[in-house]
Amino acid sequence: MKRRLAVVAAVVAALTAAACGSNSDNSSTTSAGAATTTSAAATTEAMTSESASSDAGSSEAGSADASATDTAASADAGSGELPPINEATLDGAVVGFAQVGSESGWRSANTDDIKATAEKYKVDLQFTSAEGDQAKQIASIKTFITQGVDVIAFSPVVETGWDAVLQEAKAANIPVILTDRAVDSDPSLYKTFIGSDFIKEGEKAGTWAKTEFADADEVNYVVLEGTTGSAPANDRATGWDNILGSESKFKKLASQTGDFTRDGGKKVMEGFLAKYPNIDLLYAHNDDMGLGAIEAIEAAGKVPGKDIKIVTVDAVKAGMEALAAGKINYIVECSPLLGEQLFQAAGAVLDGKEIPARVITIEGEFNQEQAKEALPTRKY
Ligand code: GYE
Repeated sequence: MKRRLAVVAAVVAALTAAACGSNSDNSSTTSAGAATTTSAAATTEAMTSESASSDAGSSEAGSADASATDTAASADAGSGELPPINEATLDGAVVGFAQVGSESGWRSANTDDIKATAEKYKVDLQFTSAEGDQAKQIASIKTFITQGVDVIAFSPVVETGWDAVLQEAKAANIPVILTDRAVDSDPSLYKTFIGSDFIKEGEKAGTWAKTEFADADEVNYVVLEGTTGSAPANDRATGWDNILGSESKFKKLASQTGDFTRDGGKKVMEGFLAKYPNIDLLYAHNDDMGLGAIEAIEAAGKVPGKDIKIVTVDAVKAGMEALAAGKINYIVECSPLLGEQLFQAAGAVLDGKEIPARVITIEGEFNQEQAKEALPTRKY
C-alpha cells in the first residue's frame, strides 16, 4: 500500500471544489489541455472558476464539429489543468474502481481503457462491477475503504444516495474521484468529477433535430431514455428539452427507459411502434438502445434513418457503422476514454497537488458522411 495523501491535498481540493459550486451543470472556462490521445476529441476543459450553467445558445445548429475527426491531442497548458502524469507515484499505487456494469458498448470501451491505462502506469487496480445495482456499488466502495486503498474511483450508477459512503471515505482519508457520471452530493466529498457535459450532448441532439426538421409542420417523436436516475439520462433529457421544449411542432409521443441496453431499446421501441403508427423521429440516449430500436423498426417493416429518423449519443463503433450505413442519422459523441485523465488525477491527488474540481471532456458530433471518414481510425 502506498498512502501518500497529504492533508494539504484534501484542504486544497476542498477549497477548489467549494469555489466551483455544483458539479454537473457548470460549463468550464479554461482549456485544460489534453490527456487522452486516442479519443476523437481529446481535449478537456477544467473548471477553474465559477461559471454560468450550460450554454444552450451556443450549440452549433446541425453542423458536425470539425474537432470530431481531429485525433490530435492539444496539450496546451491552461491554468487549472490536471498536472502531468507522475509515473513514479502511480507505480504500485492501489486504486479501487467501482464500475457501473457492462450495459453498453460505451461501458465496455470505458472498462477496457481504464484497465489498459492502469496497466500502462503499473497501478494496482482493484476493479469491481456493480451490474447496474447501486447497493452493490456502495458495497464495493465500502470494501475499498476497509482495504485502505490509496484512491477510490467510481462511475455512479445513479445520481442520488451517495452522501453516507462518501463521508465514510472522507473520514478514512481516502480521496475519491468520480469518472463519467455525476452525483448530487456536496463537492467537498470528492476530489474531482471527470466526464462529459451530458446537458450539452442533449442540446446538440436537439439542435440537430431542429435543423433536420426545419421545414416540417409537425414532428412526432419518441425517446428511449437511459438508466432512470442516472446523470446521463437526466441531463440528456434536460438538454434536449432545452432546445425543443418550446418548439410546439415537436410532439413527444412517448418517453421510456431502455436502461442503456440494446435489448431494452428493442423492446421499448416495439411497444412504441405498436402504439404509434406515425413516429417521425427517435431520440435514443445511447447508441445501443438506438441499435436495438433499429431491429424493432426493421421488423415492423419500416426503414430506419428514412421512415423514422434516429439521433443517438455515444459514437461507439457499432453506432458509427449504423450511421455510415444510413440507419442512424446523427450521433453526438461521448468519449469513454477516461483512463488517462483518471490516473492523471489520481497521481496528482497522491502527490498532494491541486486539481480542478471538474474536468469536462470535449466531444464532437457526426453526420453520416463524417462517420464514414472517421470509422477507419476509430478506436472504440
Ligand atoms: O452514454 C451509455 C452508458 O454514463 C456516459 O452510460 C455513460 C453512459 C453512456 O451505458 O452508453
